[in-house]
Amino acid sequence: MIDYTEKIPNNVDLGRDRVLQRALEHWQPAYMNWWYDMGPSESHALEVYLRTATSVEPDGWAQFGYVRMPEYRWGIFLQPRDDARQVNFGAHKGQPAWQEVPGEYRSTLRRVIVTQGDTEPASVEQQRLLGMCCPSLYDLRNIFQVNVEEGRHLWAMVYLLHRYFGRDGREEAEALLERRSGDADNPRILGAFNEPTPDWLAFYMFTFFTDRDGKFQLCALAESGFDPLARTCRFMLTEEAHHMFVGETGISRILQRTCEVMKEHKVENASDVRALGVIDLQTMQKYLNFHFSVTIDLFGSDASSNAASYYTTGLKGRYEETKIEDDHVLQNAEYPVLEVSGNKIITRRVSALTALNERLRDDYIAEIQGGVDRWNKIIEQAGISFRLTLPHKGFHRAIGNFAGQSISPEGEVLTKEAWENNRDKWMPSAADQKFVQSLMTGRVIEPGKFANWIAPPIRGVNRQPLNFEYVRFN
Ligand code: BYC
Repeated sequence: MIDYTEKIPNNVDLGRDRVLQRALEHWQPAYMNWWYDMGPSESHALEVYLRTATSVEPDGWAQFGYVRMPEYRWGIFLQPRDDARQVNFGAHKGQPAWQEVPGEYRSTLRRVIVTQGDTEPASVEQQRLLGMCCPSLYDLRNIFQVNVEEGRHLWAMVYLLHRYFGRDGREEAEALLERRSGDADNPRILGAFNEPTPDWLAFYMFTFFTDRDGKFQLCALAESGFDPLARTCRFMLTEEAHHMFVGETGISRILQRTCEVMKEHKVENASDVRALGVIDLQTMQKYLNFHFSVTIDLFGSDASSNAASYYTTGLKGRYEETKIEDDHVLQNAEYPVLEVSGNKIITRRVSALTALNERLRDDYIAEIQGGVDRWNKIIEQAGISFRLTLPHKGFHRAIGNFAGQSISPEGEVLTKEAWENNRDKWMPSAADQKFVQSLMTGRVIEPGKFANWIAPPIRGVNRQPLNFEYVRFN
């Protein structure tokens, strides 16, 4: 169980390590300052119906109640230790999992933890203005739930930095509160976390696509031979599921509403659909193209010596590593990657070790496709012939083999000029974004009411009715 009488709730027996506890108590006010500055705008006095973890067991989510977000009990929760756990892959396969950081991997491991940690506050920063134009109290509550949990994920990485990386770790923990999403001088580390999330369509796409990168990266880190990292990632994954649910159902509800309106008014043309105050399917496709492409960049280069060394040294595994049937060393294995040759895209087999980023990206894309198929069912059931599709893996890429190439969503290799001429057909143009934002100029906060452009969800949070007061404005 988690002890909430502690200043920093935790299940890691923090009270026994006074030095660590003091260091974290020192970081805590800096974190709160960051939350007041960069957390959800004008939210600090609101009472929000949030869930708080009561234990790290699967049923440990029982506690729902009204909380002012600055009073949310951020803390440190690791899955319980399994003393028999081993390193399950790479050169150290079969050795007991490490409870302390192996000296030779210290800087690499620190970098991975910092990269993971950096994304968490970044997403809160990206989303901070969205509460001001929410489509309902239900959605407002959900974005706040996502935001406080991203804050807790930051705590998770900061705990590891403080506990295992001494002074360097404390400095990195401070820097995590200093970088800012989109800042020209001190940006967040990874590309997608410096992109704006200017509207709720972008938010749902982000939580569907980008939070799912979080899931896959956390799954890979949950396999780590460094046991404290593995155990904290396991618990983070239980929180991540809700974020992806918010994204998938958010897009489903927009599609459902658009399709209802299209059917009712017998319109198909995008401008006619827009005139009825809902988001046309073509614009949905463009947002999908954008979020998919910037998110698959987050997996890194197709061939990466970093990825090979993370694996060989036992720091980062594959998705569901222990369920895969092979030697878990991969010295002699190959994996196919795509690259551009002349005006064609070809497949080349490379060492499976260097292709581990690509493999994780492929695992991710397979899962994403399932979600897109579910969205298409909604359109199909409405009797509308339009279908959403994932663009080609090479489309609009900035990292890896396709960086600098001009690939169409269908996978044709184009000239830069031809690509640029089509950009606004494939990606949200300034006018598209302006239109979407024109639907979201104010917030809908009457209990049970929903903005015109989105359908209500099937059910409320924690079996509460849809007209429940999920956020109290007092
Ligand atoms: N943008 O060898 P490569 C989440 C850099 S999301 C900018 O291919 P590697 C969440 C790379 O750092 C999950 N730079 O990279 C979601 C490297 O730099 P150095 C976050 C990029 O190391 C929603 C260089 O390019 N977790 O949790 O194999 C809300 C060469 O690249 C990018 C993690 O990412 C990019 N997109 O793989 C909230 C897990 N991609 O070394 C939260 C931890 C690459 O030359 N991170 N670069 O300076 C990792 O495992 C790896 O760092 C990466 C990159 C998979 C990201």
